[in-house]
Amino acid sequence: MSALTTKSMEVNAISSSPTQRMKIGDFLLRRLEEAGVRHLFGVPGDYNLALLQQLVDTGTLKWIGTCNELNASYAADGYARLNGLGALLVTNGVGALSAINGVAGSYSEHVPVICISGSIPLRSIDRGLGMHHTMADGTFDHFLGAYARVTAAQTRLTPRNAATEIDRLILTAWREKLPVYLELPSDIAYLDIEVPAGPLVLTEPPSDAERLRSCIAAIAARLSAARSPAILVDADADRFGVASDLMKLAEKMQAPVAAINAAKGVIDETFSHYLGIYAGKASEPNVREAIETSDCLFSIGYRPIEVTTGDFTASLPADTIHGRGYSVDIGDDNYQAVTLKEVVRGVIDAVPQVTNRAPRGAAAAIAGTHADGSTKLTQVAYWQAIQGYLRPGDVLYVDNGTSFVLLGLKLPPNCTFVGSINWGSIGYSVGALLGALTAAPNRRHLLFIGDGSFQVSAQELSTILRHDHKPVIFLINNGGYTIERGYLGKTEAYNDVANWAYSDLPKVLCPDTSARSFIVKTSNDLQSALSTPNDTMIFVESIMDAHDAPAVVTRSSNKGAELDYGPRGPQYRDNLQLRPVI
Ligand SMILES: Cc1ncc(C[n+]2csc(CCOP(=O)(O)OP(=O)(O)O)c2C)c(N)n1
Ligand SMILES: [Mg+2]
Repeated sequence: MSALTTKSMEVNAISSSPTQRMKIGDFLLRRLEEAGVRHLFGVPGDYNLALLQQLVDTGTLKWIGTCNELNASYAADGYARLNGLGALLVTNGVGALSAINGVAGSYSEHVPVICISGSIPLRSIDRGLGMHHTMADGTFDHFLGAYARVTAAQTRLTPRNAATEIDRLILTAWREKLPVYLELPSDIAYLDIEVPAGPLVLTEPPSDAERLRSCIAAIAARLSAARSPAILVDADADRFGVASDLMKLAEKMQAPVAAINAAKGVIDETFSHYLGIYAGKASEPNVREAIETSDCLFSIGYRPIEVTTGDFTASLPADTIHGRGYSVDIGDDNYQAVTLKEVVRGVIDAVPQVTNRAPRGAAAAIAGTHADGSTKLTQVAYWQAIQGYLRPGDVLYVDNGTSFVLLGLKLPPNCTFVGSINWGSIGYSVGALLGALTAAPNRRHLLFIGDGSFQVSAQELSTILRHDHKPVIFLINNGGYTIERGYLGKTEAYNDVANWAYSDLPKVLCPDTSARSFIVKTSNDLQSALSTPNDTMIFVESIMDAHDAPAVVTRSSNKGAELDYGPRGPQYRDNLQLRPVI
């Protein structure tokens, strides 16, 4: 392509709609706001301060400074889960690479996050000037390259491309439900360019009318003819906003719905057609039967991995209909250019109302407590008490570890579950808590985390306190990485962590705090912590034995060790692995 052709394409890109002149940084902030982003998480650095000053001067977004960029990436992810889109601002290299774990997690979990890196001035790139926060080798593409592996789109803004690239990246994140990465060279934030005058409208690409009609007809024909139709949802049912439509479809078809772990809480667990979690052989028998023997299973966004399939024991019927964000697989047919929402709505209209199929009961919730309240707190008694504490509308966070037991509790109506089941980076939940608290400050937020995971991102408690949020934090202090002891190293020191005065932390991180802290050693202690009103932050540190692990967790860790280390691995050695207490 000649230089001339390239130039004319750039000029044409925004020529047909009304334009105005605006500073690049101001335009970026304006577009974020138009896309529904009201807060920006991150850490300042010289390369991004110009944009931060524009944020202050324009009063567009609210800045939520975090202790580090990893936590900012987790916060933007948690924010996006409740808000539909989130954003963070980092500085070149050092900040961008601190955030990359969290941004990759957003990719794995299908969460739309916009990562903005204030980067090296174009002046230095043009002249090849060595700069700080680079490899000092006169090249500047390393971090764009790194992010190319973990985002759906990446770009370095220039005065020529900013007007179109900003829109392309925001729209890509929103449409694909994936993160994007955008470098804003520090010397162009204050330059005026010509930008569209109208607002950015977030719309899905319209379906191809014929493909949509045929796809709906094919699904409806299969569902209508089926004797035992069923629906299985993964996280995309939430990300693409079809959960309530799927419940309408289930209602109309009188068909059961199950979720995989990664979609915990996406379907209201009190819904009469909700069955429970499907994870192959690890599921309740009624869930397994309904899914595996269905003569028409409609799955949404199914992305099986070992921890969501009972170690690959999940077995969906061969003729399962696979619905995804923008395509559907039915037998030999693959439908492109269809949007999930239009497909599901069309199917609801096309299937007949069924009246003669009895709803199948949901799996039983965790049994009631009968432990002696004055004896040492156990995991069993702990989770029984937590089950009773959950309320409609709660936002629940789970980190990696024995806290995974939360996945087995029955959630009241309208709860939101925030977890990172596919990516599983410990510490995620503390940053995500900050983000989701920022997006939905009026809901009750409950965090369930172990001591090991907490130690990764604990500083962010200070930001949560600084903004006067009032979550309840349930921390299990069991001296280390108990879930890992079920893989290997039951008593090895590598699975120990230092003992912190966890319950003192709110005071340390925010001296004027009115947070209430509890050190819980018995069920009675736990009950008194649970009866505290939610008008301040409540920090509940529960002391439990390092070898007290729910069987569901140890069994899964033991299986994981077989998969990870193979038949010649060390896991079979005497007493090297924490095993379930039968
Ligand atoms: C970033 C990261 N590093 C390491 C791991 C491996 N890992 C998974 S769970 C876990 C231990 C969690 O321990 P804790 O939070 O104390 O939970 P417990 O099982 O003791 O309740 C570790 C180290 C991980 N998932 N993510
Ligand atoms: Mg622990």
